[in-house]
Amino acid sequence: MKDADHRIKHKESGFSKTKVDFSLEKGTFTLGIIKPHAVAKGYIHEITKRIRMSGFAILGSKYVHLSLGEAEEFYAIHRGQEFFERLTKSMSSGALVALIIEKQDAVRSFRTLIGATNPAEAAEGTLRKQFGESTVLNALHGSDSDRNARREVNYFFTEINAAK
Ligand code: RTP
Ligand code: MG
Repeated sequence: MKDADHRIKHKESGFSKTKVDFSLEKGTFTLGIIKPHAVAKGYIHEITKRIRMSGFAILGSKYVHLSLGEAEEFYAIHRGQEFFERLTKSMSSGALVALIIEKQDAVRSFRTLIGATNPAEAAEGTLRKQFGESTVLNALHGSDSDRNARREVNYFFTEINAAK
């Protein structure tokens, strides 16, 4: 593949990928993460309930504690940003929950549900408004494109019979 950034290689993989036995169709899914600080606060149930009540299906979930190296790999696109160290340290500070989330127009719909990056600027009713503490500790991640949704799902899960 020419665009190497599309793929993530596990340089120091400390976890095995979870197998899912369905094929994901472009445009219908995204990758969400409940960040470690929100997991530590005990928000998993409340957040997943809000996601489902908002019309999304949760097709897969994985509880994993990333190493610092894995967090750096997952967020490689932000390497060089002033917040990179704070972000990767917080993402490797404890277990997170990775979610395969399904809905039509999943990427855009889920980003609307989670709200603006800075919880202080997020709209009322969004998950970051309710559960976020700061821009880095903003409770959730959501893929920003269909291409990155595929890449990020593949980071945590292996699709059996995946659509090519
Ligand atoms: P995400 O990727 O986590 O869904 O968030 P996003 O698209 O809204 O924001 P992005 O620009 O992709 O940034 C990724 C994560 O880095 C942290 N961040 N901190 N100025 C800052 O302190 C800053 N900017 C970004 C946030 O935790 C954000 O979710
Ligand atoms: Mg982003």
